[in-house]
Amino acid sequence: MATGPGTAGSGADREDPKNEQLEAFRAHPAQDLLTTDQGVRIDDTDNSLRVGERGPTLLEDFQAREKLTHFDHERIPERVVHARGSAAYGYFEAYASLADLTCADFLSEAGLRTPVFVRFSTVQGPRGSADTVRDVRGFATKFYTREGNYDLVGNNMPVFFIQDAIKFPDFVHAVKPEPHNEMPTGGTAHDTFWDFCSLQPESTHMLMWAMSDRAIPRSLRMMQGFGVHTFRFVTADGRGTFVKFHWRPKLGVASQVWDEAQITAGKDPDFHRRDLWEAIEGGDYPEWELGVQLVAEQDETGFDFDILDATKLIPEEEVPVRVIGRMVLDRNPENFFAETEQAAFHTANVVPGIDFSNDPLLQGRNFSYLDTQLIRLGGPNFSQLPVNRPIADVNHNHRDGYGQQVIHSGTSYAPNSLNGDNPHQAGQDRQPGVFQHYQQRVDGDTIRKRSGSFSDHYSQATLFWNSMADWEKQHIVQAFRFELGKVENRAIRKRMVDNLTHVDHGLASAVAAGIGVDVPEQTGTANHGRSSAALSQQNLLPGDPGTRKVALLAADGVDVASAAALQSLLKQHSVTVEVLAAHDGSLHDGNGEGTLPVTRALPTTASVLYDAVVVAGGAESARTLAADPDTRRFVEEAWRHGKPIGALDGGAYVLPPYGPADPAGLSDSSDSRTPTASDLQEGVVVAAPGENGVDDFADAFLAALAAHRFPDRPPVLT
Ligand code: HDE
Repeated sequence: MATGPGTAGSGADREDPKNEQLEAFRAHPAQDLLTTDQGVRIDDTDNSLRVGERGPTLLEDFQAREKLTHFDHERIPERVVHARGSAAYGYFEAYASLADLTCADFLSEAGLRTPVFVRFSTVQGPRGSADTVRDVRGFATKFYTREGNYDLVGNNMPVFFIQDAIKFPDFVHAVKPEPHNEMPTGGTAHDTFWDFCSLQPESTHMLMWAMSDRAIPRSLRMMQGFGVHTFRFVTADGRGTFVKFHWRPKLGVASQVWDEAQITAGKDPDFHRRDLWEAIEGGDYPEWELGVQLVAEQDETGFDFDILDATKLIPEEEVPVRVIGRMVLDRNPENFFAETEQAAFHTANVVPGIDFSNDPLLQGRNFSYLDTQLIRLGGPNFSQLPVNRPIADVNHNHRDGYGQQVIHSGTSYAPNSLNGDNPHQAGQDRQPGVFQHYQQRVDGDTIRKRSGSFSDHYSQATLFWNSMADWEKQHIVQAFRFELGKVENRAIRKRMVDNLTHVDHGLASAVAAGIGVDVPEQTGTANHGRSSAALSQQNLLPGDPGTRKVALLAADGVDVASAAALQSLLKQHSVTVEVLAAHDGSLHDGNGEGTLPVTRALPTTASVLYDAVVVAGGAESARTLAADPDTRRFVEEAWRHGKPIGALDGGAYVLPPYGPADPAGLSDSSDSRTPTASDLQEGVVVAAPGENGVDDFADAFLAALAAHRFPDRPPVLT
């Protein structure tokens, strides 16, 4: 087993056939002399071969030529969409046999574990763009099953912008940066995107998701995932059932707020990547449950929408989600390029027991993913790259091509007599472990036409809007105002507002008021009033603060005992407390009773990188902090972003509602300043003086952390 940077701890030690396979390809740091690609030992890689010390370099210098040539070819094209991504390995574990629904081997047995590789991504931005942009997130899972690779290439939202794959190039050309000036990077707040969407009402439902907080996740570990399309489960005897896939994060669904996301993009553009990496390195393995919505073949047309239309979801009130297994990510890749960048997902990578529906978006994707890898990975042999290799045996007659890694012998055609007609075909009779397409009867005229059953573009957008909590609605309005407010062309703004009147007149009016568009007339489409509780993030919070990160602000004179006690109490709930101070090193206790190690110096970090902030106890520390503009900004920013805010004894002085501008007003005995519970605003927790102070504080603070945000707290400090 490899060790060193990039190799996670215990997760790497479990039994894992994919990891064993990868080991054969790993090159560990050499403890030997430097060589050329040809294995020739080199004396000097710092100086090129030249004529005299100050003379020209010689073409004969094969070492310099090789080194530079390799370097010149180190880049491959980035993905045309989903270029920025982060990935991890892990396993999927089935809860029970699903043999009555599908013959898929990896779903055939309770407890059966299948290795997986999951890549999360943003869609619009290039490889180097920031993580916390407003965007859809990709959620692509490769299951290395015993019957071959199965890829579930999904997103963190259950619907899509368009209904037919032939529109994808138009959509992507519109969403990508503007063609003349390559702006903006990573976001959709520009004319071409809104021009397209305002003319393409089928995008409206997805726009509601994209303008909601789902598009600015707190963490990749706190997002749902969806297969989006309707797929099919198929049993050993060929019976089909329509299926929609759902990933549900154990940590609940949580988001940043927009101001926070924008600041994070500058403070730490790798915020999500780092969060995923560090969680896995630290043993906080992210986990999701896999759920399915099942629809019998005969019920295909029994909904008031078409289940083949990817701009629609199946409300969970109509078809509940059945949980069938869980996925744990417990190992970081070792080499970003080799694994995360070269991973090739494909919707048509299915295994026996899983098949497609006629969703025209899915049908097109089944062409596009293989096609794109041919240019991105330079030829047809990319499935031989270590990350893409199945753990199942591979036997075929494909030969040659760029980068062929296999020395095949014998015949490469069928039928043959020279190799006993091997590899031989399984034949048409159903046999276990052999892929057979679902047999469906198809009959119709050749026609280039959208089905009438795809024509309702607004009902589910309204359903989504109606299902939001008030604060979610506010965020959606603000997002539309932000995005459309950046659109230069006023006609596009107006057209988009007109579209929104079909979703909800109040929504359209609120957006219009912010972007200089006349509030529209009430149109014919009245709000149907239906809602679905499963769509609101308000109902998807974890109820468990595990893996959250708390900033403990402190200065010399800190009460070390209470700070250390808090760190250890929260650690028991997998909550990390980092001590931040104006300088690195350690802080002295006000009572001369020890020191508190500083985790990070304040200038190297930022409020947006934490889930909550606590001001440490100790009068001298509080006095220093209250006078420090960086500390005040830190706390105020957390306040504005609705985060839990706490203070240990004496620290309350620094909290915005209590701290006077003049720190000299603080008496040495801070007790008299401790606010009572009724003074406190939502999400503000202050330790009472006394022995149980820290314990009680920890309990109340953990509850506040589990609530994630306090959107009803006044955003402006008073
Ligand atoms: Fe993709 N998509 N897509 N997509 N997609 C790609 O494949 C495409 C769609 C999704 O981490 C590309 O390897 C078409 C829906 C993810 O490597 C490309 C259509 C959903 C990823 C492509 C769609 C997705 C991709 C670019 C319309 C959610 C990243 C590079 C029919 C269910 C996978 C690549 C990874 C990547 C085509 C629509 C998810 C060009 C034609 C709907 C997560 O082939």
